[in-house]
Amino acid sequence: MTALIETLIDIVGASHVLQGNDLQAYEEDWRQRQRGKALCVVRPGSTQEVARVVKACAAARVAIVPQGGNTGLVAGSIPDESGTQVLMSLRRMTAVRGLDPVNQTITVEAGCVLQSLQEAAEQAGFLFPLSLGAEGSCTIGGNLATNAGGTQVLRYGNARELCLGLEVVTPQGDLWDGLAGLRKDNTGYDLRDLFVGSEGTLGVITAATLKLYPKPVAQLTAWAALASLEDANRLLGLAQRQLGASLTGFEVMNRQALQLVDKHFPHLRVPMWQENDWCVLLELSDNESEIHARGLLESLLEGALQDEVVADAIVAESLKQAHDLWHIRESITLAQTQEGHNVKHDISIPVSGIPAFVRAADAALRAALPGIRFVNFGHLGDGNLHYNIQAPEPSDASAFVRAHEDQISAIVYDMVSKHQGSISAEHGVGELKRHKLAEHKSPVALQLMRSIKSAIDPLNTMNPGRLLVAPN
Ligand code: FAD
Ligand code: 2HG
Ligand code: ZN
Repeated sequence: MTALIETLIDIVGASHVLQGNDLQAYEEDWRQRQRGKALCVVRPGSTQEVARVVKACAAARVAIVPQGGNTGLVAGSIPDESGTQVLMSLRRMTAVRGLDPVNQTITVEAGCVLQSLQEAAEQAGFLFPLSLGAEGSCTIGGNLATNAGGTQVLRYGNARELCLGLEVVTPQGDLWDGLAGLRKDNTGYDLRDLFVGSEGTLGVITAATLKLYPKPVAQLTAWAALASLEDANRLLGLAQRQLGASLTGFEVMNRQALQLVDKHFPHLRVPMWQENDWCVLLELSDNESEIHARGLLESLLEGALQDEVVADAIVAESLKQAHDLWHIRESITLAQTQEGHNVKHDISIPVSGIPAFVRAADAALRAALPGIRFVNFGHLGDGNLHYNIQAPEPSDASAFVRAHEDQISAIVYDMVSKHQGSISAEHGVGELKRHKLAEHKSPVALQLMRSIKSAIDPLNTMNPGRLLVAPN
C-alpha cells in the first residue's frame, strides 16, 4: 500500500493525496447515516492524472470510489469501512472547456459545480436547466453518475436527457473520448447512456458535453393550496393542456413537509400550509413576455379556483418572491434533517396512480406504526414522490429509524411494486438501496446488469459493493 501511495503522490503531488484522521468531509455521507475509512483521498487535476491514478490502482488491485460534491442521498460516494479503498475526489477538475453557441452545447469537466455550470451558461445567454436543492455543491460528474432529476425534468428531462457526450476513464485506466456533441449517432450500443446512472461502478466520468437552451424571456412562479392529491393531478392536467411546453415545474408538498419548514425556518414564512393538506409550486417559462406569461398563469388559476380544483393561489409578484417560494420548497430536505434521522423513499409511480398509492401506503403504515409522520413532497409532474417518514413525536429519531427502517421500507416498496413503480426515481441505489434493488428488480434485469459490470470492470475495482450486490 505504501508503494501505491508513493505512486499516487508522484502522479498528483503530495498536497493532493490526503491521509489520516481528518477526512470526515469525504468519508461521511451527506445524511450522516454512514461513515467509511479510506486508504487515502486522491485529488487529480486533469483527465490524464485520473487515467494514471486508475491504472496504478488497477495494477495494485485497489478499489476506487469516485466522489463529486458528496451530496448523494444513498451513501454511494463514500468508502467502505475496510480502510483499503482509494477515494477519488473530482472536485479540482472544474474547467469549462468550451461553449458552442450554434450547436447549443457546453463542455465541462466533471468536478464543475452545477451552479457554476448554470452561471457559465447564463453568462452566454443560455439556460442549463438541470436544477436541484444541492446545486451549490453537487458536481456535474455526480449528476450524470446518478442521472439526477430535480425540478425541471417535466420540461427538459433528467441529466441523461441533457447529456450529449462523455469523456470517461475506464476501470483499466484507458480514456474513452465520447465528447462530440452529436444529436444523432446510431453507431451501435450507446456507451454514453451506459455510464450515465452507473454511480461510479463502470468508470470515472471526467468531462461531459451538455445541451443548452435559449433563456426564456419570462419565468413566473405560482403557489396553490389544494385539498387532495387528486386535485393536484387535476391541476397538473389543466396546466399541461393550457400551458403546454411552457410548464417547466410542478412540485407538490404536503402539510407536514411545510410544517417542518415552518418549524425550523420560520423566517421563510410558508404560505397557506395550516389550512390545506397539499400545496403546489408551479413554474411557467414563456418566450413572449412577462405580461403574456402572467395572463396565461392567472387564467389557469382563476379557472381552477372557479372549478374548486384549488382552494387558494398566489402568483409571485417579483423575482424575489418567486425565489423565496422556491426556497421554501428546496428547504424541506434540510428541515427534515433538522428534525432528526428519517426514512427516505424516492419513488416513482405512473402519475395517475400516485393518489391511490399514497392512500394505501399511508393506511398500511399507520396500522403498523401509529403516530409516524408522513413527509411527502416531490416532482408530481414526473410521478416522482419523496415519500419520507419521520419518527412519531416526541421520540429519539435515530433509535426509531434503526428499529423500524426495514419494516417501513418493506411496506412502502411492496406498495410501489403493486403500483408498477420504481424504488429509485432520481437519487440512485448506492449502498443504502442495493439490497432492495436485488429484491425488486427482475432476475433477468439483474443478470444483464451484472454481465455489463463484469464485462467492463472484471476486477471489480470501480466502486465495488455499490448499486449491485453479488448473487446468492
Ligand atoms: P456524489 O454524492 O459525490 O456521488 C454520487 C454518486 O456518483 C456516487 O456513486 C459516486 O461514486 C458517483 N460519482 C460522482 N462523481 C463521479 C464521477 N465523476 N464519475 C463517476 N462516478 C461519479 N437528487 C436529484 O436527483 N434530484 C433532486 O432534486 C435532489 N435534491 C437534493 C437536495 C439536497 C438538499 C441534497 C443534499 C441532495 C439532493 N439530491 C437530489 C441528491 C444529489 O444532490 C444528487 O444525487 C447529485 O447528483 C449528486 O452529485 P454529487 O456531485 O454530490 O455526487
Ligand atoms: C428534492 O426533491 C430532493 O428536494 C431531496 O430530491 C428529496 O430529501 C429528499 O427526500
Ligand atoms: Zn427530488
